[in-house]
Amino acid sequence: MHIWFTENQTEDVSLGLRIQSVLWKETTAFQELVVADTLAYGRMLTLDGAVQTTIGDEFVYHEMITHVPLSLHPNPKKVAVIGGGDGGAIREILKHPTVEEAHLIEIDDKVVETAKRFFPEISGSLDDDKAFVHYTDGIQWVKEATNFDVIIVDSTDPVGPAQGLFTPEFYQSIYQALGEHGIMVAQSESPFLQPHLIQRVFQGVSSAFPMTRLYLASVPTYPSGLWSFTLGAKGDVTTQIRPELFDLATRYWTPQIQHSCFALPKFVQELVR
Ligand code: AG3
Repeated sequence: MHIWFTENQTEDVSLGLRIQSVLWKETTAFQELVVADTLAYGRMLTLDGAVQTTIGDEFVYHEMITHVPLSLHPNPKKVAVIGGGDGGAIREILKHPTVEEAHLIEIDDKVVETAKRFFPEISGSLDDDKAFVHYTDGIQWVKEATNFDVIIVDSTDPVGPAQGLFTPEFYQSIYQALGEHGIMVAQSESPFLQPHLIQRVFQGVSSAFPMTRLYLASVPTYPSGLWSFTLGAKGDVTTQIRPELFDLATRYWTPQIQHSCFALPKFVQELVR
């Protein structure tokens, strides 16, 4: 059987994955949600036709969006994820022994429901005592939040429900919601296919935070496979990795990658200069 899923990543580029079966399809109040089993990467979740997560490569994205900012903070206790309804970022946050509360702010409860049903290995930590799920708009939520140590923006692409998560005003509100050594990170798409978006996010975060850095990781099912994350910090960050982090149970992140992911190819450096 040759059934193919195709994501049209841009007008000129698409990704094709051979599908074994489609398990779920639903139009929620916000987006179209599909779960399918792919041959190459295992089970996959898509929203509005865009790959959000696959069992085969989700660890890269979830570890990198989480362990990089949490390692730079001296003592992360209170952490929030905006978006990220599959729960993968929460799973990684809860691996940190200092963390007391991990809040998930997801606009679409159907994403969480579907993740719990079809992706237990990703969503399982949402039932942890330290995990708190809020079904609300992240833009409003962040305006009232205070004293967070790390805020992670695990959004979809900047079209549809996530548009407001890519604005300087939103980064300003995140700044206000963070405590003294606060750090934010946002997924910021691909340097090959969305260079202007990286520039926009970098400028937006720089307008709110005194320190802004871009880092990269390889996520094969996302457009071009090379993915970026933009980090903003309120103050100086620790570059020495705390001893307890040397034994984090990870498959991509290592203490060496913590340092090397900030080393940017020249064409990417030029984007954020
Ligand atoms: N959020 C980032 C998905 C962006 C992928 N874009 C695309 N396929 N066009 C992923 C959510 C995982 N928790």
